[in-house]
Amino acid sequence: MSTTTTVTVTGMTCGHCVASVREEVGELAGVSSVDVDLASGRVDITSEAPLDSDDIARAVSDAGYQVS
Ligand SMILES: [Cu+2]
Repeated sequence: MSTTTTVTVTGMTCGHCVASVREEVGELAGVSSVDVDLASGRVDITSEAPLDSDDIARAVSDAGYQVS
């Protein structure tokens, strides 16, 4: 049973930004997929278990962006 967590990320401007967010968030334990919509900043994260929002925020921050 997987769960999807949606967050909005600000500061992404191009495909490189998208790739950075996808990579960092994808490294969180249990994450199986990360879908990023550049235009809206919407990030859908699929994982085996519910994710801690602080962990997501930290991963996004590590990539150089912010969860709004
Ligand atoms: Cu970019």
